[in-house]
Amino acid sequence: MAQQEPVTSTVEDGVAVIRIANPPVNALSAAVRGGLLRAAQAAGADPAVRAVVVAAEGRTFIAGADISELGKPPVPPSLPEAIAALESLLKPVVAAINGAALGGGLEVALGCHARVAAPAAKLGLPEVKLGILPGAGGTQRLPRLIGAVPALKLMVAGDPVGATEAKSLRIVDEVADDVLSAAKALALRLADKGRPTPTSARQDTGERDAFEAAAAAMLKKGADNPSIAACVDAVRATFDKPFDEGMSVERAHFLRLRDDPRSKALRHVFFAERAAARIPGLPKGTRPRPVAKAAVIGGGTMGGGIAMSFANAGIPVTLIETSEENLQRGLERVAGNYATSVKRGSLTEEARDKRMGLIEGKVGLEAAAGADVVVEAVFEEMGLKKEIFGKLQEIAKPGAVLATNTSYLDVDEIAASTARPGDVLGMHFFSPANVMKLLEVVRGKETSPDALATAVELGRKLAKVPVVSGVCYGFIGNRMLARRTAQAERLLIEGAMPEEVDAALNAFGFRMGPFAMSDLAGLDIGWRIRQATGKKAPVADALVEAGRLGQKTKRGYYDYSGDGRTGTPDPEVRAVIERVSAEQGVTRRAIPQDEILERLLFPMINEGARILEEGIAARAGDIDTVWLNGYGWPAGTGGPMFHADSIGLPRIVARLRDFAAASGDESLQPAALLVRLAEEGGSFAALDEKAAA
Ligand code: 3H9
Repeated sequence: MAQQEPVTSTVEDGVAVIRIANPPVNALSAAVRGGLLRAAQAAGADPAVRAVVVAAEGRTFIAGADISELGKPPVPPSLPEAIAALESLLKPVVAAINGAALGGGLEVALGCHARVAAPAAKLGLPEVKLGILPGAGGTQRLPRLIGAVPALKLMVAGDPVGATEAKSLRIVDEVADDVLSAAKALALRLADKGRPTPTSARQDTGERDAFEAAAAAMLKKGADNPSIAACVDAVRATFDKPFDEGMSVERAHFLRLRDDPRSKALRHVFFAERAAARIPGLPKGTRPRPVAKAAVIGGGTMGGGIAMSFANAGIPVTLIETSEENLQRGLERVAGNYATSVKRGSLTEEARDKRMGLIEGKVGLEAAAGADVVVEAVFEEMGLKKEIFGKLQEIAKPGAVLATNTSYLDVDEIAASTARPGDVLGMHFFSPANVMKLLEVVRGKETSPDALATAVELGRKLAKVPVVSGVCYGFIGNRMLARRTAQAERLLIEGAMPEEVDAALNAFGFRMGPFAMSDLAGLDIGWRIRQATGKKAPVADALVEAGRLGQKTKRGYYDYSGDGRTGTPDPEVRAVIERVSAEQGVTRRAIPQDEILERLLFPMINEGARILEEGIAARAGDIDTVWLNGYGWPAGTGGPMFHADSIGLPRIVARLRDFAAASGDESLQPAALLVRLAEEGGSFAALDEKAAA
């Protein structure tokens, strides 16, 4: 079958309608850019054409440049050229924005002489999220259309606005249900009146002082983000320079940022997140089960947060507790969280009432009977979980997905306590569950394909980033975290102080180091796990025994006696650490920051390689997605496995061997997969590409 042209043009009542059809999201591939340019030229030359409309097929208008092309040699025509061809037409050109107009998609619309948007359309310049800046005139045309300050705000935030807001910002001229008809009508009216002045020919972009003040605030807040500085510089050019010179400023920044490793990493993050939602090995035709109603067992912090996630997505949910008293406490916590959002202004009272209205509290497991998905979120105790799943087998309706929110326990053992193990899987949310994006979906050996597909699709509906993990202790994220935690403790014993270890990770881009994190979560959590597994961490254990549980006791690895949240180094902690070093016969030494960083990150990468070779994760990109969305890994370095590729696998292998030799800890020996890839000159990215092919 011949492939359909991605850009077609028909003349309807004197209007040339240029239609873009490049599924799934009408990205501006070379074929689309070429098609747009030719269609613009043809419309200009055709005497039967009085006006032009740029429209698109499908649910989006245009989702921007084709992100996968950004790393490849450019193919002409460039997007700025295609847009210039539209804007320079002497006939009016109107964009009919039926759905998302993002990045280059909005830039195409800005090159048109007027814009009509559907009520559900979203318009934005998300380039900063990809480590670049708008590169097809967005930094020059948007300020000329709506003023420099609102334009800069939009491109620095990177979040889209809805059609109504776009209208009030004057980005769009009309909002209409039938965008195509409205755009055609507007185009003909403009043809009667005479074509409007192209945006690029306008010069007034607002008050310079107001712009400089807004820019200074944004630069301060985003000091570590080179895209923001580039946006400011390019928008500033709209005050000083004519359009063409401003375009050159924009282009120079765009090319520099596009070729920077940071943008490469952020583009990897974009595709890795989307690939993670594809489950390998599902039989063809597997369909997710419908989910109209949910139940959450356990009204603690985790259960309450999970119930909020359902309500936030518009799914009615029953929160189940063992007693009226516990239930009330759980519901009050949920209400309190919503109240905080209302107070902060991030949620309207109306939305809050609607969400609270979707959460029903009930005592007793029987209340799970009507749910299509049941999420158990009780204590991490195997016996208790098995008892609950045993009862759910009778109570839950046939076909309901039965999920456990366990962070560590064996999902197969839990599944074995029911006669319907095919319905059982893990849905591991991260705290606070209503906020954190990551959802590890744990696939048991008996989990049925459609139950798995249901959990992944549900995850996306809950606005989470789902990643499938096999069964192992700690799944993908916590299993790797355990390696870092062990090294952090060892570094203390060998000579570092908590603030030095945390500083190394902060400098790398983590907002919190392991010890600040531990103080926030509570040292008792790790201590309880060590008690259950018979493991020891002499420094952490000594701190817990001294009653230092973290922020909640105002003392942990740091002292919080000031405002309760800001930790300062504590001589008592130093004394404990030095005592443990002495007890272990370790001569303390100064450990450089780069060594601390390698000691923390390389064993995690090594564990990631083991997770891959065991098939616990399907792709290296899945591991990156876990760490980016659940553990605060800095996006600009792409995640642990992408970072490993950037460093070079031979170096990681060599350093792991050094660490193993120095410590005698054989678990630090490099994984077989890591060694093989290093020897072959391979990479985790190439491994993923091979798996996808
Ligand atoms: C830019 O425009 C630069 C210019 O300023 C300058 C140029 C000179 N390219 O997200 P979904 C794929 S930079 C390539 O699951 P949704 C995506 O990978 C660009 N592919 O759907 C997925 O593929 P698969 C600025 C893209 O409904 C499929 O489409 N624009 C692109 O949840 C469905 O995607 C952006 O940053 C793309 N631009 O959300 C917008 N976009 O099925 C990026 C999507 O094989 N896109 N794909 O996994 C989005 O934000 C969302 O995709 C959108 C739809 C909201 C449009």
